[in-house]
Order: sequence, then C-alpha cells, then structure tokens
Amino acid sequence: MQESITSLAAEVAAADVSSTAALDQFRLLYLGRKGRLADLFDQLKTVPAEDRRAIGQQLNGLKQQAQARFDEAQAALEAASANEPADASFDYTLPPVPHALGTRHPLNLVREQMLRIFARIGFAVAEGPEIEDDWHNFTALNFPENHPARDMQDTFFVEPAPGAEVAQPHLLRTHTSTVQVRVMENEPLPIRRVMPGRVFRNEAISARAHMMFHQVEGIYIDENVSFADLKQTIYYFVREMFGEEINIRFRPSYFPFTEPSAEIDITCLICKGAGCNICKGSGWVEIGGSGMVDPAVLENCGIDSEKYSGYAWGMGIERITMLKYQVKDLRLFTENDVRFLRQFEAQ
Ligand code: 2NL
Repeated sequence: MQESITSLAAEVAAADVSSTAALDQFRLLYLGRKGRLADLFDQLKTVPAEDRRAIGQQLNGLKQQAQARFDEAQAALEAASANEPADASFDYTLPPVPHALGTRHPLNLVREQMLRIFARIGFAVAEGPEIEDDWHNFTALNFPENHPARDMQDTFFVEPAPGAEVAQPHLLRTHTSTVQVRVMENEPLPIRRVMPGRVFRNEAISARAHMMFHQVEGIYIDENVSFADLKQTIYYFVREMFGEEINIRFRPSYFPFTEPSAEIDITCLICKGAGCNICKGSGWVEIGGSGMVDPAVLENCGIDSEKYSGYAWGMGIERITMLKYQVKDLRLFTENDVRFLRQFEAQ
C-alpha cells in the first residue's frame, strides 16, 4: 500500500497536463470515481487496523495534491486561451447563420383552434389524469359489466405496483369523458366545459388506427337543456372551424353514456357534398359523436336527473386535422418527420 501511494504520488506529479485533452485524461485517471485514487481508497479496508489512520492521511494528502495540480493546470489553460490572438482569417462582418425555427404541430394547432371556438360560447377547459380507474372510465359512464371495451383486447390496463392495494382496476383512459365525470362529481351547476387530451386504445397501428390519439369532448348541464341546444352548439363549431358553406347532419347512433345518441357528419370538405372517394360517394364525413347525457350517468355523478339535463359530445383531433389538411395517414402525426411538420404554421 505504502509503495502504491508513493508511486502514484510520483505519477501525479509527472503527469502531462499541458492541454485540455490531457487534463481531461488526468481527471478521469486520478480523480474520477473509477480512478486510481478511488481504487486505493477502496483498498483502505484491507490495511491492518493499526496502520489505517496513517495510510488514510497519506491518501488524503495525495488526493489534495492531485486536485491542486488539476486546479492549477486548468487555471493556466484558461488564462492561455483568453490571451490567444483572434483568428485573423475569420471574417467578422459575415451575416450570422439563420437559426431555423420549428413549426407548430398540426394537432396542437387544431386543438387550440377548437378550444378557442368553444371558449367563445362559454366552454372553459378542464383536464384530468391519463391513468384512470374503472369507475371514471367505465362504471360511472353506464358501461355494463361485460361491455367489450372493458376487455384487455380493447383497453390497456395498468398493473398495480407490487404490494399496492388497489380497490379497482386502473387503465389508460379510453376517452376524455373521465374528466367530465370528475367535473360533474366536483363542480357546481351549471357545467359548461371542454376536455382536450390524449386517449389510448389497444389497437394495431395503421394508417387509420393508432393506440394513442387525441379527443376534445364537451359537456353542458343545466335546467332545461335540449337536443336543439346540442345541435346549435355543434353547428356553430362546424361553421367556425370549416366555413359558412359546410352543413351538419345528425345520424342516430348508440353510446352507453348518452340517450338519445347521434353521430355528427359534416359536408365532405373535398367534394363539397357532390360525392368523392374520401366520403365514399355519400357527400358526408363523420367528425364525432354526441347525445343527451343519460340520466343514469347524471345520477352516478350525484346530479339530480329530474331537475337537470345536459348534452355531451366527443371529437377526435386527428380526425378533424386529417379532414382539414387532407392528411391521409395517422402515423404521420407521431413520426416527427420534419418534411411533414414543416408544412404547418411557423411558431
Ligand atoms: C365519439 C363519441 C362522445 C360523449 C362522447 C359524454 C361524456 C359524459 C357523458 C355523456 Cl361524462 N357523454 N361524452 C358523448 C357522446 C359521444 O364521443 O365518437 N368520439 C370521438
């Protein structure tokens, strides 16, 4: 041990510290966590107890010596570089290289546009967790116990931490209605809110399906709310988003949480209703779903369904972005190919 310390001290004193690279090497070799000094400190425990104190002091001395050498050399190198003459061949009058700005992601552009439109008619934003429990994602929303969406094939379930006690299954939310449940449970009436956010489904990724996408859902609950109010709200949104000449159509449908329920179609943006391959000849394209909130859902969230009624809707941000910008493949939104992203509005 004694010999190792003496020889290392000699090495440290003689080591090359004349350049930044050499100094870096010095730091790694002698001072680093895996360096030679650290090795010797590790071996200290093998030294007989009666010698340990003296050897320890020597090692500390050596460490200080190495650190001092490093500090001095570093200061000397810095001083030398400050005195270096400027590169005479460099033309300081050249214009600077422009700094390329990024662009806004199309989903973000459309999300904000949607929220701005709904804000103008009184809908404030609410947000909530992406990992949810069974109650907020399914049970409160009137999904029966054996509904296929509750299957592992359709929903990502989250394993509890080892040893954790969980009262109910947890999952990645499959819709942002979870946030609407939280708002109905916690906020005073009337409620007028929109919920943007990520949702997850257990699907194979393709041009038309993804395991992660974005929704904007909305909900309005008050006394005497009717389906006519729902239609007018959606009509206003569609006109603001897509233009005056676009019409809407409600198609009867089914969702566990609304009754009655309707799919929302708009005039095909490509052929303006004449019929083309995008709308499969019908002249209409679907942008989301909607309906009157099922009284059972209101009661589940502690709202008196005799006194109050409401409407709700859900739209996919990807779907609306694809229609608006004629994006043909969902995967473009997550691949971050700058040739795609650069086509959208600058920051
Ligand atoms: C779709 C369908 C919809 C809702 C979402 C909702 C939420 C609550 C209660 C009732 Cl808390 N309804 N949301 C209603 C109807 C349709 O989304 O196809 N989305 C892309």
